[in-house]
Parts: sequence; structure tokens; C-alpha cells
Amino acid sequence: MTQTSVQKALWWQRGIIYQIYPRSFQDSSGNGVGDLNGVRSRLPYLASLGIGTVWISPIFPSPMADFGYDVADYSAVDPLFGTLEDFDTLLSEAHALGLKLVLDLVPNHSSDQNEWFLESRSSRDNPKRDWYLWKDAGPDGGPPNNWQAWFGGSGWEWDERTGQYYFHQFLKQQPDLNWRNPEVRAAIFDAMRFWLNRGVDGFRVDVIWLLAKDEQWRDEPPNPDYTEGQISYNKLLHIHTQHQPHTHEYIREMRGVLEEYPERMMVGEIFAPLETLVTYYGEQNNECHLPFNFSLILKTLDSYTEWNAGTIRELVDRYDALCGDGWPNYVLGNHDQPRFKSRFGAENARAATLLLLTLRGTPTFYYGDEIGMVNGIIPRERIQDPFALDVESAGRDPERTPMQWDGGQNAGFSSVEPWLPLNPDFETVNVAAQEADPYSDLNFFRALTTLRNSSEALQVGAYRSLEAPEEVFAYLRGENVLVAINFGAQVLELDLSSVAPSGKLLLSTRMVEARVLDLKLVKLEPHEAVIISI
Ligand code: TEU
Repeated sequence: MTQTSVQKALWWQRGIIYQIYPRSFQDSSGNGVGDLNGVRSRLPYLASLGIGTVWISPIFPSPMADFGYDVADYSAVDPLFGTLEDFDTLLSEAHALGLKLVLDLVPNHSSDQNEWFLESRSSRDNPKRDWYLWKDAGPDGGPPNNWQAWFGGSGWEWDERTGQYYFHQFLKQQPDLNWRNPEVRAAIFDAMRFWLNRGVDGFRVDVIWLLAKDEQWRDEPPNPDYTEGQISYNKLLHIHTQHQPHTHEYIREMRGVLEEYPERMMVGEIFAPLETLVTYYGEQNNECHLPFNFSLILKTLDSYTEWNAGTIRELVDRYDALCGDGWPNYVLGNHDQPRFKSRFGAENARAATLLLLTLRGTPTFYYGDEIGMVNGIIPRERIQDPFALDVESAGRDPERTPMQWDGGQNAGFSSVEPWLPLNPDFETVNVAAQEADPYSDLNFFRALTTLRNSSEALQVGAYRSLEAPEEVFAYLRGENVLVAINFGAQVLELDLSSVAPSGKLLLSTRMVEARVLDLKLVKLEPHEAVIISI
């Protein structure tokens, strides 16, 4: 790989991305749902974290069937979140603090209440009919083929009035746009320009790998590896609805829109094996700046990656090599996945954070993880996520509970009962309590970002893993930073003297004093991770 100097590195290569789920960050209007002015009031906190970029999940007008991932108007702000003016103020204040701001673009599907779809479904000869995927019934009068929706059941919905089916990969309230139609692409590109012209720094692009569909509408074959208990969507192999060749073409066009502006970026949401994932950089690095790498979360779509030194080393080694000239990136959590502290175990949370922030590439961090938020507990009657209702699981609400600002009423999130229940641990796990404690998770996170932001090796240095005992993952960044993580519950003594005779401990998950270390005998406590300069 070509070593980038820190001066040459772009903001999205250097800076940490922090994801805000706007419904759950800070309510300023007193309705129990977070909003833009709420985010704005927390800008000083965001700046204090040492992050570089804030990504906000969708804020556009939406019936909220999928909480904003069903967009009714791509060029406006939902009144629930505020006004366009609120947005502009937030953006300029964020910029003044040196923070970049990235929005969530949802181009694969719109809301069924979007004007475009209302027109499209109004008659078969409406000029926007072809903006969505309409098909006649199959020979038996049923759906045109066996394509499924992620959230359960057939992906086809019958439209009584016009006597055809339309396709939706998610909820039936989220009809898929027809990306083959150049007018659709132009409309989405105009929406991008609408935000770029206001000064937005880029987009996280929702399900970018699903944009194109098989032009022959062929049935998908059964998945021989399907087992009972997986989501029903996994019964088929999605060879005709995922990773279609035209998708790359559409992404290149989208990239072209970003290139009309200086230094804008897109990060694409893609679930794929690493070998496929890296194809989304584009052959000439002309597709996604960052194709989201979810491998620290998911092994396959239905199984989580375990907190195991060998597993993680193997995937980091493979991924780092596969990236070639593309810039790597890592994610530990988001609004669709259980909190990593719950997945990996509380005892491993700091080590996982240290891992994320010391690997080569851009880290994406989810709001609340810096104070150690865990999955919330959602009583059946308070479930909000439509995915949970469809698949009879806990769904995604547990990772969407309100940010825990203090131990007072509604955790400082809102003056009224929040839209999702607070995690009961908020009285002890909250920002205010952790501000006051120099050894808190929050201050550990800050120490880590401070170190990363001042270290050329951690920001842009090459990555090389080192031979180490089974329970340890150890690697070098650049020439002079060494990271070692104890994945196990035993005290370990490591010999790291092959890289240097001695070093200086810069940071430990235990937040002990910096000190000189003899690398012939480095002692790691259970679950401890360390950063050493050599
Ligand atoms: O997610 C796509 C996706 O694949 C996830 O929905 C995932 O399958 C699911 O959450 C189970 O883990 C994106 C958004 O991130 C998600 O919030 C939206 O619901 C979805 O697209 C539709 O827009």
C-alpha cells in the first residue's frame, strides 16, 4: 500500500466518524424525540470527544415507517427534527468547531408517501410510472417472482387500482426506485446537490449495494445453508437482487456528483464478504471513498464476529491487504446492530474501542458507546422497530435508546418520557458522572482520540501484525507504535523485544501512568490493551 503522509491525508481518512441517531441524541422541543437543535446544543460535547466527522441518520420528511429510512422528500427537513434553517445553523456551527457533517442518503427506495411514488401509482401511464419497479402478476396471479423483503415476506405488493405489483426490498411503505431510469438517477443526484450546495461534507449511502436488480427478473435459488431461526429473507440466495454489475456504474455516477465539489466523500453501506466489499472502491478508486467494513460486527449476515484474537487478526490481516490503494475503515456499532459492549462483554469494551481507534483506516463510532451504553430493554408494548414486529425478534430498538446525559429526569435527554425507554443503568452510566471521573469510559475515549489525533503513525502509518500468543492480537502502526490486546481472562507475559528492546507505555485500558517498558517482558492484565511507542 502507498503510505500517505498525515499532511496529504484527507479529512475523512484522518478523522473519526461519529454516528448520531437523531431521534435519540437530544430532544430540545419537549416531545420525547431528539432533533437538530438538540444536536446543536451538544456540539461542544461532540467537539470535546476528539472526533472529526458527525454522521446524522435521516432527517428528511418521512412518515417514519422505518424511522426516516422512508424518505417522503429528499430536499427538506422533517418538522419533527426542525427546519432547514435549523439545519443550516447546525452545519455552520459544526464547521466553526472544525467538525465535518455527513448526511444519510437513502437512494434505493423512497417512502410510499413520496410525491414521486404517489404519481407513479396513480396510473399506468403516469410519466413517473417507470420511476419504480412495477410488474404484472405471475401466471398464477401471484407475485411476478420469488424475491423477498428483508423485513419478511414477499418483496412484491399488489396495487389494486392499477393492477400491478411493485417491488420493495424493505417495508411495503418503502418502494424501490428504478435506478435503470436516468430520470430517477438525475432526481437523486439533484437531491445530493441540494445538500452539497448548503455545505454538507458528504453522505453515508443506505444499502448502496442493492441499487440495481436483475433485468430478467429471475427467481432466486434456495439457500442450502439456511437454518431454522434465521430471518426468512435468508431462505434464498440473493444473486439477482444484490451486487448487480450496474450498481457499480450507478455508484460511479454518484461519485461524479461529489467530484463537482472539493473534498466531499461518501461511505456506502454494503454487506458482503471482504473480497466483494473492496470492489466497491472501484477499479480506478472511483466508487465509494469508504465501503463500510462491518466485519468487526458481522461474520455473516446472521452471525456476529466473536471477540477472539485469532479471528480478528485473520480478518484485519486479510482486509488490510485486500484494500490495496483504497482507504480502509472499521465499524463497531450502528443503529441496526446490538451495542458492542453487549456483544463482546463489558470486560472487553475498552479493548474493543482501543482496537477500533488504532487499526489502519477510518473508524466509525456510534453515539453512546463512548460512555459504555449497552443494549436497552424494550418491553413488548413499547417496541417501535417495524423489523422487530415483522420478524418477532427484539429488533433494533435496544441500540436506539436515548443518549444518557445525566442521572436526572429522563437522563437529560428530554423533559418528557422519551420515544424509547431509557436504559435503566442511566443513573450511573451517563456523561455528567463520567465527566467528573478521570478514569471513566468517556475520559478513556478522550485519551484515546487525543493520542490518535497527535500520532502520525496511528492516523496513517502502515499496519503489520506480529506473532503473539493465542490470546493476544499485537500489531505495529508505522515505525513506532505498537498495540497489544489481551483477549483472554488470564494475566499474560509477552516478549515483544523482536520489534525493539524497550518502549514507552502511552495508554492502557486500565489508564495507568505512562512509563518505560522492557519489551522482553510486557505484562498484560486480563482484557487489557496497550499502546506503546518504540
Ligand atoms: O440497513 C440495511 C440492512 O441491511 C439492515 O436493515 C439490516 O438488515 C437490518 O437492520 C437487520 O440487522 C439500512 C439502514 O441502516 C436500516 O436502518 C434501514 O432499515 C434499511 O437500510 C432500509 O432503509
